Amino acid sequence: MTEQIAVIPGDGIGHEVVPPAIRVLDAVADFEYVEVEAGDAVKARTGDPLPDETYDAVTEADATLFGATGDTSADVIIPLRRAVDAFVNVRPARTYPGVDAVQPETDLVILRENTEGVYAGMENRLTDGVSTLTRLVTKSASERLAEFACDYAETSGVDELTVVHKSNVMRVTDGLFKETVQDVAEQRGVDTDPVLMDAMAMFLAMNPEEYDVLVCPNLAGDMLSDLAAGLVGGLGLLPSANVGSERGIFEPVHGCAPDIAGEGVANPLATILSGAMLLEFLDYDDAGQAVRDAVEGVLSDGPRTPDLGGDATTDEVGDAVVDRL
Ligand code: GGG
Repeated sequence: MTEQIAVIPGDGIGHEVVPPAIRVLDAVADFEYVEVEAGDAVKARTGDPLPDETYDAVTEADATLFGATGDTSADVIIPLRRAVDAFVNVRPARTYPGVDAVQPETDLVILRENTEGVYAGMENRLTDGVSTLTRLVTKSASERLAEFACDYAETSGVDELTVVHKSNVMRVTDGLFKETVQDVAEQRGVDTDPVLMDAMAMFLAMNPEEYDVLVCPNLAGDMLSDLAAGLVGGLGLLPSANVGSERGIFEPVHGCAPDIAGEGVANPLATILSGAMLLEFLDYDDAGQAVRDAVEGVLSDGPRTPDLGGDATTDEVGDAVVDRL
C-alpha cells in the first residue's frame, strides 16, 4: 500500500522548508503526495484560510506534513489538529554535535496538550475595551494526555514525568489538569514531579539536563518549547508531531518567519526532522533513523544555514541531507 501524505506548505518560509523535506522523504520512502493550501495567502485570495479541499485532504491522508502559517494559525492548525484528533503535540528538544548550544546537555521532550486550554478558541470582545478568553480543561483530555505520557515514558525508559501547571493561581483549571495527570500516572506506576510553569522556565534555562518528559497544558507547552529551542541552537532544530490518534500532522515548531521569507536561507532541518517523526509514525522506523543520522551528519560537518552560523541556503542543506541518504 502506498501511503498518502497531505502537504501544506502554508505561508512564508513554509514554502521553502517543505520541498527539501519532501525530497528527503522521497529518498527513503515511496509516498503519494497531495499538496493543498492553507493560511494567510489563501485567505487573502479566497477569503478562506482553510478550504474544504484542504480539510478533506488532511482527514483522508495517512499523515500530513505542515510547514507554517502566520496570522491565520488559529483558523488552520487548531481545527486540523482537532479534525484528526491529534490530542498531543510531541516536541523533542536535543542538542547535536557541532551545534553551539546554550545548554549542551539538553535532551528532553515536551508533551503539549493540543486541543484545549487557552487555545480552545473561546475568545470574545465584550465591548471596545473589554475582551475575555475562556480556558477549557477537561478530565478526559487530561487523562488521555497522561496515558500517552505514561506510554511514552515506558517506551523511552523514563521513570518520572514532570507535570507543568500553575494550579496555585488557576486553581480550578490547572488544578484539574495536574490532579488528573498525577492520578493516571499513579495508577500506571509512573512517578510525577509537579512544577509550577513559571519556575519551570527558570529551571529549564538553568538545568535542562534534569528533565526528560514535560507534560504541559497547551500554552505552557507552546512557550516552553520555544524556550527549549533557545537552549539547543534555535527553532531551526525543533520538529513536532501532532499525534494520539489514527492520523498525524507533522510540523516544525517554528512559524512562517516573515522576516526571512523569500530569501532561501531558512533552516529546513526542523521540517526534515518532522518528516523523520512522520516516517516513524507510519512504522518506517529504519528510514526515520536514517534521516536522523543524515541530519546529525550534516549538522556536524555542514553545510549550515545562517541561523546556525553558516552561509548555506535552504536547498543546499536539504540536498546535503539527501546526499547522505
Ligand atoms: N509550524 C508551526 C506554526 O505554523 N506555528 C504557528 C503557530 O503559532 N501555531 C500555533 C500552535 O502551534 O498552536
